[in-house]
Amino acid sequence: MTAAQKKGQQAGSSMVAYQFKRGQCSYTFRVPHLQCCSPKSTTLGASNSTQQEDSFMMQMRLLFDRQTEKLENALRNSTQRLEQLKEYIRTTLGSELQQAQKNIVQNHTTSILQLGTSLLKEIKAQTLKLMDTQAQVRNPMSHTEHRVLEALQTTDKLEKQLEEQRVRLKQLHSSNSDLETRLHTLETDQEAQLVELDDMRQLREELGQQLESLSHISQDLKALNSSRSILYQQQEQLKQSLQLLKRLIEQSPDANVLKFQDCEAVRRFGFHNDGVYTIFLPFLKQFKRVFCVMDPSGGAWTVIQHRENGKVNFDRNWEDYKQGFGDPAGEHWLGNEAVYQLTSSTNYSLRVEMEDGDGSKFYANFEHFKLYSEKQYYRIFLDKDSGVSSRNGLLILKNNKFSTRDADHDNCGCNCSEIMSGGWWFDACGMSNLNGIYYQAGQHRRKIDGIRWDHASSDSVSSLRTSRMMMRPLHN
Ligand SMILES: [Ca+2]
Repeated sequence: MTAAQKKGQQAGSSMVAYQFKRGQCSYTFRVPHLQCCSPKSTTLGASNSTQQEDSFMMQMRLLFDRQTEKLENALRNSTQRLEQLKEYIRTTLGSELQQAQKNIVQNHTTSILQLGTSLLKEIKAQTLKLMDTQAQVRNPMSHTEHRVLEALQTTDKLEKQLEEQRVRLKQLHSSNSDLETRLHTLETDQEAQLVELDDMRQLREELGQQLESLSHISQDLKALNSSRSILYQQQEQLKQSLQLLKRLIEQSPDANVLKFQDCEAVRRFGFHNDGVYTIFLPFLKQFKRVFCVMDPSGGAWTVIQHRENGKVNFDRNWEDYKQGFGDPAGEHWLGNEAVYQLTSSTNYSLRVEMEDGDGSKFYANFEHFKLYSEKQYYRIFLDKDSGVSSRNGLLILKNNKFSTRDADHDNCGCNCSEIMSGGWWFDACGMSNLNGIYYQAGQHRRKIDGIRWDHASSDSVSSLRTSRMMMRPLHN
């Protein structure tokens, strides 16, 4: 240790300052100046510094010793006082302290026990809760585990089924491939058949058109054949007529041979078809067109009256009925004078054909028929009747004179022609009048002025639909 000493001495002070330096620290000590030991001169030279330090150390030891002695005394006194205090405390406060310690310990123990009890209760409650929680958790867990097991079993089954389905699917796929191949083949065949069907349909349509054309051609051929047949028949008739004419001309140069007396003459000449022909009335020196009905059983009828549609008015005067009117091809009256001339030269029969408003046809025959001259008002003669010619034993058409509106020769005080219309052989006024007014179907009932032939009909005054009077020579 290096010690540096600085010695200072305050003028007139008894304290001496000592300063030491060790390392970076410096220490200063102030000690009182001891006269007994002090040197005679205060001025220290360099030659006596070691002596001064030794002196200082000695003084310091003395000082420490003194202080130590004082401190030891003070400590000893304090120790004694402490012992005394300790004894006092032990004697006076010891029991109280022990009691207090016991109380404190008991209190602490009680608190600790209470606290422990509380903790135990809390732990027990928490344990119960934990057990409940574990139980609650454990039950769902077990249920869940059961369900998981079932799910696993189901999954296994489903996997097996899935595998089976895969196998089946593969089989189906294989079958489907076969079916697709077959279907493709069938489609191809069907398309080919459809094409064939289309061709067949077109062929059928064309065939139908051809058949229709053939049908038309066949009909045309039939019509042509029919026309040819008719033409051929007409041609044959013309040939026959020409041959007859030629033969007649060769036999007689008189041209009067072509003047037919009636339809029977026409038929005998060689005409066998119904129709209008021309006859010659020698006494009247006139030709007259008549309608001829050729009877297949023999003979030919000359029509003297025909009603069928009401197109000709029959409400006419005496002269018209004398000369005749209408068209021989339709409704007409041949004429009283012509009939008188014909029946005067030859014996004739009369046939009356009729159809009532309900479509029922009937007829009346008179083997002998004749008209007298105009001077006798063209009185009619009938005999040997048959058919619907009488009713209740009375002739429907009697042998009466002919009457018209302007020539009343009937057996009634009235004018039957005015009442019943037309010209007829009225009685008073009788049960017949085929020259009455023509009534259309539906309007023909209860018509006293209609076309009447009072036979067995419930409606005695019902107008007829058609009527035809015709005559032919008796000997036929
Ligand atoms: Ca009269």
